[in-house]
Amino acid sequence: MIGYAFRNLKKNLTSYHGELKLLAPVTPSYGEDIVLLDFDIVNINENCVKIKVSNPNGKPGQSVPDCVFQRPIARPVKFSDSNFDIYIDTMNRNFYLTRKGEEGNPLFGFSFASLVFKEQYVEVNVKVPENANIYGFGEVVDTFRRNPNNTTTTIFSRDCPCTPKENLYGAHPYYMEVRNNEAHGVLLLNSHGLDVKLSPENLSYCILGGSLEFYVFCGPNPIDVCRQYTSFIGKPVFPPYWSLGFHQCRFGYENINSLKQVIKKYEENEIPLDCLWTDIDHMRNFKDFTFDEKRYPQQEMAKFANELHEKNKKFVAIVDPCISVDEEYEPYISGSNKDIWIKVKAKKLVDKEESDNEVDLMDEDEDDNKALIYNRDEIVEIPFIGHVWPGKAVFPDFFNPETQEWWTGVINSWLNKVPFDGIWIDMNEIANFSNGFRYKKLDTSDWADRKTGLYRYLSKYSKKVAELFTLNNNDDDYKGPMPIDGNEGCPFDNPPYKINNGLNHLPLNNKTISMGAIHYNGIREYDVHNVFGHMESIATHKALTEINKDQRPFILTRSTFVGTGAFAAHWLGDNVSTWESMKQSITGMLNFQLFGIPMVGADICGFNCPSDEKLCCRWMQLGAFYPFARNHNGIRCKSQEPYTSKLLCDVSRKALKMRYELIPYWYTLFYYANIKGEPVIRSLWMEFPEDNDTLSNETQFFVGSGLMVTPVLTQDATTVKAYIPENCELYNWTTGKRLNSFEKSGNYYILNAPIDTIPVHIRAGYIIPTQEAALTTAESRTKPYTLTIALDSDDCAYGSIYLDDGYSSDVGDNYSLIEFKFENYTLTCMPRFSGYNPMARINRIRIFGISFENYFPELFFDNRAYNPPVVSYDSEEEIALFSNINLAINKPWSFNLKKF
Ligand code: MIG
Repeated sequence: MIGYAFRNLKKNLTSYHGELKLLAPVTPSYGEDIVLLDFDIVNINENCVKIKVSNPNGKPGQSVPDCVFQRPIARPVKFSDSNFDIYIDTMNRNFYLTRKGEEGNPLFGFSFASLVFKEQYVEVNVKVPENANIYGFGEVVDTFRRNPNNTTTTIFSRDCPCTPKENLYGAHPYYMEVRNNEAHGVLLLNSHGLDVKLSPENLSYCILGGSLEFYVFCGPNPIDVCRQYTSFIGKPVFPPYWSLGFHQCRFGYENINSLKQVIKKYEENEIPLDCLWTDIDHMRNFKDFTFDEKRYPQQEMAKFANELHEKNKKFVAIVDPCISVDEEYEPYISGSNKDIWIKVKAKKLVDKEESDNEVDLMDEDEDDNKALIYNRDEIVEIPFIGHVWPGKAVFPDFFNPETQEWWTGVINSWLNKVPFDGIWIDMNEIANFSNGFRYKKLDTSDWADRKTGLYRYLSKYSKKVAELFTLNNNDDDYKGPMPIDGNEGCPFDNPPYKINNGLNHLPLNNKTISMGAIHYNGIREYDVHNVFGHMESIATHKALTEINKDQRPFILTRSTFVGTGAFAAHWLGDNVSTWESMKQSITGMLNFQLFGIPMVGADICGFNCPSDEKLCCRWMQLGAFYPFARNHNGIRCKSQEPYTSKLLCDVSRKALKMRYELIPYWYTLFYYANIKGEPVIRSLWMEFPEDNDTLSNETQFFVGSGLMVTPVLTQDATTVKAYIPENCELYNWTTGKRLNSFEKSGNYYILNAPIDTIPVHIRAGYIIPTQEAALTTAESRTKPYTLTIALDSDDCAYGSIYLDDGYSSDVGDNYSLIEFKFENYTLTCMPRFSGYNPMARINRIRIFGISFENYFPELFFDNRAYNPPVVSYDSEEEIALFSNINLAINKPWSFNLKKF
């Protein structure tokens, strides 16, 4: 018999504990098997079960360290109180979980007869239904519902343009499965690289090491799964109000005048803008926290930041984790003094004269022809040196407790120079242009790796791509102690099992630091590669909180891990200006809702390659419904700001007007994301899991539960096919017209969508608050409110609004939470808490789907006849509009529509 068998299995009130003993290896490959393992099953709470298989003698980093992921304190429940039943079959050496009382329907489980558990390879096979509806597993560009026919998803953080199916920036070994109208979630908490192989009836995890630490979340509604998952990994951070406005960025703004020009053009064209960004262009030789004296002088940048603030606009700048090796550069000096860089073991350099016999010859020094020699026996730890934008660079080790103080310090002195409002942390996979340790100047013709990444993918779109990049490559070749595990051929970069890194089974150091690099306390990069961006997000969040404890930080990170949503927002990285890439952004955005990082968006109009006008129009419309809405462009690509053509300008202005009107609704959704862990954007199946036809939809989405968006995703189309889930009644958001069955063709509705229109619908049963749009959120916050009420078949609708100052990290009692209901022809405003008094009042009410059948309503306010406000009623479309009504939003009242 092969695999493992149970030993000493004990059950107590809330858990099982036992051991697994190796009978015989399942495979002779990939190294020695670990003979004895620990096995635990714990009811973490009534909705979550933990299953852990681990090596009792594992090294640090085997399990995800506490400083990376704070496991919440369990509230173990008795087996009888759990929503799961657990079955353990010691004879057949397997276990599985079901929903309570559903014996024949295992949700999760695996056999120990096929378990492989080695130092550098762990394989486990989870049984799934034949055509499982599985979502999640990232970060990768792929179909939303995963193809169950022998597909592999590799999870290993990597700096790579958004190539379909290739492992990208973040690592989320998490999936949600929908089965029989119900959903559950499964997290593998492990920071190693892995392949996830999906085939009919089987889901294989092939992992580069560590322990098997699974958490299963029972749902059964998809939104429940999201709540349960985020209460485990950390609920999403509450973004500042302004960050829900529109953002403009590009890589390659020439100088500060280009930035000023952008602001001017936005103003002239009356396009809303809350935040301007500056990419690495502003830096002196690409060094973090510096300003190029000629193009972006520090004094002028500071002045400009203040000017932006006077205009109620924000300014965000980029920070890369690579710290230039430059003896005159303060962050390098202070970091070196604190000794906080990621390290690598090296053979010490010794003088030839001093050395005995045990030396290695490394290099000839051309000048004096003296050999550089290394003592084999004397091993030292030196900073790991890579090559990024500034040339030779080291990387802060966020595992080192000393690093925080340094990071806060360098950020603080930078913000004292120019008062940026947020930080964009890029390149934190960690990106490195040399594969592993950097010895020599890069061969720049090849630095982006022709074979695998950028070139192969982008050459489809642009032949000149290779010429678009320049980087610092002037400093000398490295001459110092000789790294042992940072080199080519380092065993950690080439473990016996090869995950499908870069779709090509590339060595793990490809475009990143060596897996042989070491962190504080000897933790190997190999074991924690996937968490760097997450650690940097935590540290940056802490830094900004320390610097200004009163204000919510705003951080945008490229690399993410399980739990990053509690600290930062995410953008989907280097996409392409193509229709295909625009469409893929919807799945990307939906995946990150599952991962608990709801504040997400793609580069609007596309990053790499030039965007064309029509594409950009459609993308501005779609982007107006991204939680994080930023137009961002690649270096030397044609300008794509919304003012660059008349058509684009008109289309963008109209789409952004819709966005700015809806920001009170978005903000309320983020409040619920923050306190309950709910997704802000929802796929059709998240709202209608009982409708099987929603399961493969990846072109439409809901904002909250109340608004459905059907973007146009193909060139020249002026109509778009929409799937409307069963029992989902909708009204056009703009016109209030009911979606009628004559618009239906087969299962789909054909919606009108001329170039200036993105179809948006409000769902029957919902009340959505809006405010008049303005050119910044600071202004739109002060504008009158409208309530839009979409009646369901019982003539009812419900909604709410959350209000506060929009920026305080702790609002205390200074907030309002107001619920609205419409029942019996009466709209009731019910403040649940009314600590925050907005200036604005409700000015308009729109009611969709209301029939007055031959009578016109008399209006009563709190049961007293009300001076009739301006009313219009369209009896054919059943749309009523009340304007100039002037009601407080945070006082209790009711508004009745009564028969004469
Ligand atoms: O090596 O800072 O994804 O948004 O504009 C490329 C320059 C580095 C990658 C980011 C992109 C950003 C760019 N960065």
